[in-house]
Amino acid sequence: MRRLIRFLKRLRDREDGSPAAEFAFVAPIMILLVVGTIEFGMIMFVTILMESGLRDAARYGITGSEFGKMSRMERIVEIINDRTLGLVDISEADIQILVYPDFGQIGDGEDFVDGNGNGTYDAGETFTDANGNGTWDADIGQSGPGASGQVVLYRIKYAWNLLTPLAAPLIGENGKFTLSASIAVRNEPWTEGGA
Ligand SMILES: [Ca+2]
Ligand SMILES: [Ca+2]
Repeated sequence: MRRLIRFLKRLRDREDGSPAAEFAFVAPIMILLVVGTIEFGMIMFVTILMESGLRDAARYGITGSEFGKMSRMERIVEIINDRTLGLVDISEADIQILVYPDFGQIGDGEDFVDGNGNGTYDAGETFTDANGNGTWDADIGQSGPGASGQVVLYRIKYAWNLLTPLAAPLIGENGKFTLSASIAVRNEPWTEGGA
């Protein structure tokens, strides 16, 4: 950035050369700066929308209340959809609502005995099948909005379509930039079937 400013100053201070030629030289840089600003502005804006969507969804989720005929999960997704103002295609977004025994165990895998000492789980090593699904899981989070008093992680990932092909080679992958947000909360205590 500093180099760019120095370069622009040098152009300004030059006395030879026609203004039109100089403009032709500087214009692409200016366009790239403006486009970059807009792209980053949108990335930040949508990320903030996703964060506030998760916050509102979690605020609903912790109460344990039902919403009409919808399941709690459906209502949670609907809140995220509403709060992102149509900028996030919910059917394409990776939304995960996961229940953990405690905040400290968020993202933890199932316990295992590292037989060959390589620090990771390998097929055949002994493990504690905490969720009883017969296989070792790298993440013990169980999908769902959780019961009374449980810790729940709300997580969303979304491959945002960059607005122009100009910024894509710099920050994107196939014209997309992955946005993500997450929040962890503990459900309020409630009486099942009551509230
Ligand atoms: Ca191992
Ligand atoms: Ca398992």
